[in-house]
Amino acid sequence: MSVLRHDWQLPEVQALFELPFNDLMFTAQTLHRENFDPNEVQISSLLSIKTGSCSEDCGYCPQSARYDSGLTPEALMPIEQVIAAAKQAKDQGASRFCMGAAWRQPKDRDIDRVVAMVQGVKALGMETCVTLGMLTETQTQRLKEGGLDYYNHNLDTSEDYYSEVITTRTYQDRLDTLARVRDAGINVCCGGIVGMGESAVDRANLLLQLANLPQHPESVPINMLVQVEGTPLMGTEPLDPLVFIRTIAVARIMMPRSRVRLSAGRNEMSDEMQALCFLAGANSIFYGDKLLTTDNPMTHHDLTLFARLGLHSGGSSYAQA
Ligand code: SAM
Ligand code: DTB
Ligand code: SF4
Repeated sequence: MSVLRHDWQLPEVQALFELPFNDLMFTAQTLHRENFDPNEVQISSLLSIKTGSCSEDCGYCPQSARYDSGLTPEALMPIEQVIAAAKQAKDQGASRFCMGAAWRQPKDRDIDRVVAMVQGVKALGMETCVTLGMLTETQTQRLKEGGLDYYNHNLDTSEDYYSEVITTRTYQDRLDTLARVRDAGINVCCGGIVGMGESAVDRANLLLQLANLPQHPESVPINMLVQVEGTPLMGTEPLDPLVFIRTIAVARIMMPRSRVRLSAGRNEMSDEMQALCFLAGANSIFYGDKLLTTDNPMTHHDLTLFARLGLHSGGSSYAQA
């Protein structure tokens, strides 16, 4: 069983990224097999429970009120509608339901409604995840007591590149929320976005930050930027697909027992590229025709891809040390 490290140094991470592709894939796949069923992929479905009109300026995000992405804002969704969407996701094969809200941070009264959603989704027998922005300690505690399984809060990129993308909250704000979630005993879902014009060092530093957290996040979503018209990052030079696959492989090596999720951007990826991501150690996806506001592959396409690759769904997180 591989040892979990939390003391990664930048040159080591860079050296992993620079390995010959076959060596990198072999190392990642070997660790993957030591820790997981290599043909099993965990399936999460997303729902935007509150859409658009967000006060933040995240340069990638169509939900910021500052950019004209043509999105129609929607208030917090009625609970029954959320439960109906979760039921549909479960019937389609999802094991986890992730609810996202376009907030900088929730108001205390929002938390009661989110807790009711969490309880309704759990009653269907699904794992629950929410992503609501920054949390206070009391809010985190209430989510824990409400039975929440996972909280998603991404670091997004390296600390150095962060201010190029977001100015309305700091990297430290994110680390503080992550620490509150961890301390409350909620599983952590934390990753980032690549393809935002960051450098190779930024990608290495993002993974280093994630792996050097006191405990590895149970879920690590690796998103490829979905370029949306009207957002500042629209028109960014696309990332070399092989570099994306390398990023997945290095994440697998550094966090060998975490679920590495091949997240946003699959709609723009070929089946062959996704197959290489699974070989590199990705073992979770977002499933369903929509991410939060943008398109995801159609479910029948994913089911066909799973059949072609001999993949099956299932699984949860490993206990972390
Ligand atoms: N508002 C909350 C927050 O920012 O923490 C929760 C929702 S926010 C949409 C969740 C995450 O989605 C972001 O942290 C970012 O990593 C990801 N995301 C948003 N827009 C994206 C895009 N265009 N491409 C890839 N990932 C994106
Ligand atoms: C994550 O890392 N990616 C998801 C989820 N966590 C919340 C969101 C992706 C959003 C892509 C753009 C959109 O659909 O709005
Ligand atoms: Fe708002 Fe979250 Fe989008 Fe940033 S990523 S603009 S905080 S919804």
